[in-house]
Amino acid sequence: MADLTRLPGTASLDDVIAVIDRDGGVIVEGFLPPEVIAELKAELLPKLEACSAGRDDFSGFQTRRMSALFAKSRRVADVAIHPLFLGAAEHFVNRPVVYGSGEHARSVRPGLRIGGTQMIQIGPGEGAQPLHRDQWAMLWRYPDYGRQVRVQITLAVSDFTEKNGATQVVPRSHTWNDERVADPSEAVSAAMTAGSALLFLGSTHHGGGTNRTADQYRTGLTMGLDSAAVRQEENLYLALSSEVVKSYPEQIQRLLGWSYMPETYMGWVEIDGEMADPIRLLG
Ligand SMILES: O=C(O)CCC(=O)C(=O)O
Ligand SMILES: [Fe+2]
Repeated sequence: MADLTRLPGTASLDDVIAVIDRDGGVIVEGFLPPEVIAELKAELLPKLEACSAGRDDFSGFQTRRMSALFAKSRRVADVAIHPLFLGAAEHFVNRPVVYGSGEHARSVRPGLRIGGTQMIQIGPGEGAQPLHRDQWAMLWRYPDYGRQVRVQITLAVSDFTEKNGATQVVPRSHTWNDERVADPSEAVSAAMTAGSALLFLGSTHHGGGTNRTADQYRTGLTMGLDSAAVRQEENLYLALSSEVVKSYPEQIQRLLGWSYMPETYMGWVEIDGEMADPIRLLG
C-alpha cells in the first residue's frame, strides 16, 4: 500500500484538498508551531494523567482519552480555525445541498460544527483499534449519501511512530462502499513528528495503532469538523458551560454549536417568543 502523502505546513489549500480527494487523507508537516504544541502539552497533559483508560478494544484498555478540550486549553481554537483544516472542511463538507422539491426546492450550505474534541494517549502494550470510518457515529453512509459529513484531524502532540501507535490509515478507502471490510494489511502508519497533523475524511478507514514500545506514550489531539445538519458526536452543549463558550470569538462559538441555519431553522432556540439564533443567548 502506498504511503500517505506529506505536504509542508506552507502548502496551499488546493494542494491539501487535491491529496485528500485522491487518498482520503494527508499528513501536513509542521501544522502548528512548537510554541503552540508546548502550550497544549503544558495545559492538557497534567489533566490527561488523571483520566482512566478505556473499557473495550475500541476505546483501548491502555489508552487514555480526555474530551471537552475547549474548556481546558485556549490553544485548541488554533486547531479548529487553522486555514488548512477549516478550508478542507469548507470544501468537502460545507457544499451546497438542494432540499425541498418542485417550486420549493432550495440550495443551502449546511454549515460546519465541531463534532468532538479528544486527546488520545495510546500507552505501551495497547493493541490495534479496529479499523473504522468515523462517520459511522452519525450512521452516515458514503458514497451512498453522495456527500461527506466530516473532515477529521489528528494532531501529533507527541511524535507518532510506526512502533508507538501512530494512527493506521487505509489510503483511498474513502470511496469504498460500506460493505467492503478494511484489512489491517491495507493500512499504513501516519508516522509524523509532534506538531504535524493527519487530515482525513469521515469515510476514510483508520484506527489507532499498536503500541509496541515498553515506555512510550503516543499522544494525539483529534477534532472533527462536521456538517451542522447532524448531531454533534460529543455533546458540547453539556460539556462546555456557556461561560466557557462566551470566552471565545464568535466564529468559535458558532462552530461549537451556538448557531442555526436560518433557511431551515435547524438548531433554533426560543428567544422572546421567536425561533432565534442561539448565538444571541451569549450576548
Ligand atoms: O488515536 C488514533 O490514532 C485514532 C483514534 C480513532 O480513530 C478513534 O478513536 O476514533
Ligand atoms: Fe476514528
